[in-house]
Amino acid sequence: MQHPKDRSPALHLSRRHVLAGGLAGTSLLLGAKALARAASADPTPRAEPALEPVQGPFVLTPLPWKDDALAPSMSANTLSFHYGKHHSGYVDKLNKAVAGNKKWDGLALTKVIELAAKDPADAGVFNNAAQTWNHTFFWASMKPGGGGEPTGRLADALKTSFGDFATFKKQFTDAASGLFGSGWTWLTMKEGKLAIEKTSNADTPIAHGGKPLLVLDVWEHAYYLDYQNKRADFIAAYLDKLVNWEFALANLAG
Ligand code: MN3
Repeated sequence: MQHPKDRSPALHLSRRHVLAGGLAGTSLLLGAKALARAASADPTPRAEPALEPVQGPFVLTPLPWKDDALAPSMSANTLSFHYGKHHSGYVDKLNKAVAGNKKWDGLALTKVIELAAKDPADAGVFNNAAQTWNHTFFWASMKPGGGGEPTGRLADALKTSFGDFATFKKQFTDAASGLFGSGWTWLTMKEGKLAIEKTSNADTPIAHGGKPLLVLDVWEHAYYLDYQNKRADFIAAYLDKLVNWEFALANLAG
């Protein structure tokens, strides 16, 4: 929805990083707000074609790593459906839902989410806008060789908020395991402390003034091809092998 002249410095930065050889550092530097801007701007150049290009004012943000880079914790087969069909489908449906309605004209994706959350009549726009944003945030929450314990400021914040890393890990695992049906498990900053939050279906902390640092998608489509009904194994792989703590730290600082 943005015009080229409206591009923020952060987006220029992201383009330089793309040209410099990859998107891995992009989300790290951009943080949540800038990611949302990037998701609503023109298509970003990428090394490989998008799995399922989407035309329209909102674009499918490229994955920050190659589609086989998280295997075997998350396979290219899973990503071909999860990113190439599900995420892509949300972007496509969002573009159809906002087409021709001046209410959404020129709004960044995060603003569409905030506005649509206020009116039940806009549930279709909300669901697809929030799912578009949530998935972009989810991909950035993971990296090849990620997981394990963070160090530095984030380690200190986890200790202050949860007592120790093992307690954080248990509480996050319990929250993700116990989420009934489809939804998301988040690490957020809430009232000066780190917190674990759950949202159902498309709901997202940013619709309610929240400040997410990381997210795990616990919809069945996120893990069924790789783990079938064993959601606990998927949660363990996310925490032990995939979590991108640098992204969380960038969001904490942002
Ligand atoms: Mn999903």
